[in-house]
Amino acid sequence: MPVVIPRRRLAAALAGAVVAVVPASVALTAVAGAPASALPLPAVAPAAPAAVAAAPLTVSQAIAGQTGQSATVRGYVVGQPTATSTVVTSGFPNDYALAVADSASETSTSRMLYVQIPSAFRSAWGLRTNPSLMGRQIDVTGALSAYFSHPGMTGTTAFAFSSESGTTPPPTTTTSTGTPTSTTGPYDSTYYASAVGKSGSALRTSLHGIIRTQTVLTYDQVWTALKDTDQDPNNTNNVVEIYSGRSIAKSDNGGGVDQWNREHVWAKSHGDFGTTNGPGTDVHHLRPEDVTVNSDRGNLDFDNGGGAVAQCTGCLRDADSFQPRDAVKGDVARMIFYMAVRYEGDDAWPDLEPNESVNNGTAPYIGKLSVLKQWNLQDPPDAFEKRRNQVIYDTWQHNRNPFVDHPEWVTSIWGS
Ligand SMILES: [Ca+2]
Ligand SMILES: [Ca+2]
Repeated sequence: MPVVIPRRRLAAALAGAVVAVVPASVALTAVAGAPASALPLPAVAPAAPAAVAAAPLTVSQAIAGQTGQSATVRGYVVGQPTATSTVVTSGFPNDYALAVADSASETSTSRMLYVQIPSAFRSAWGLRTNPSLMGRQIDVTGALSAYFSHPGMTGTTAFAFSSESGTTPPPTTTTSTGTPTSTTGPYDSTYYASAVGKSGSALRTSLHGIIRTQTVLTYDQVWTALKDTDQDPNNTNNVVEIYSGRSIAKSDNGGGVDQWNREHVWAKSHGDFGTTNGPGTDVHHLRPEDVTVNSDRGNLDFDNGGGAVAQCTGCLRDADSFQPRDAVKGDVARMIFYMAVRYEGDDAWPDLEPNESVNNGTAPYIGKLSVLKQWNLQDPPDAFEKRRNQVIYDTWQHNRNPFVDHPEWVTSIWGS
């Protein structure tokens, strides 16, 4: 833990933490018998520092021990407190506070600890900026002291994913065995309320009704949107090209060699929808890509195999298909599944569908469904893909890709 605590405060923190983590019977004995400093030394003193360092408090221990002492607490991010008994799980108003709990599915505020986020940590740990933190297990260090007139932590000095301590991996939304488990997400009780609990065609129908309501961009607006949605997390002047993975200046967009342009992941000739306002301008499947690589992908269907692609490490292509690099295989699959459910032929546009073919030509189909399902499982949504979905929802189209929020819904709709 990269935190320097003055010696006197460290001693106080350790004393406070020991009382909280030892069995109740021992704590009672200490209180009844003598001040903690007078305990027989062999009982707790030699092992205490190591034990405390290795074992953060649970949230319930932190709620019970609002002593003002500094401690590290481990819990799951379950929302943002906005009032004493109000924790929001979507539409986060700012980056000022987190609610953590011992269970990722906790809904009772009485079992949550409200954690203050000082300004230096807000861009990395605030939910408005990082909604994908929902459900993640984290370790927070600070004073066990009321916040929003509720059990809390104030003056927080450290935040970390608990996986970094090597004890508990973060929760995953799918398994590599092809048997995705159902998950909960921050929009289940709001945006997806009418879909949650459904499966198969009923789920599909419900999701279509939800995501078809959107702001439709012009093809010119897509340039500006992509500079926002695909911004390089390590350089705000750049975007990341989807297939090549290269970071390139936002301003270097256009049709020239080594510039980036607007790649239609659902190739626009598959359904011949062009670039007028509609599927051809839907940024849920539009990505920055190097002009040459974009041209090499052309209108190929997706499948495994082929030869190397120039300027695109990890990509393969042959006469009838293209395979992107591993890190974006799931992204590609979920974009295709979004397009399939968003466009069902009940508006001015074709009914887009994935199928098992790699010779779809201009038909409104794209392959290869079995491979796309596998890619969805092997490459679950990461922070970049989740942020992208959020930015599209918050700023541009105001609709979401349900398969980024719930990759297991792919299996529910298209089977395993
Ligand atoms: Ca990915
Ligand atoms: Ca469709």
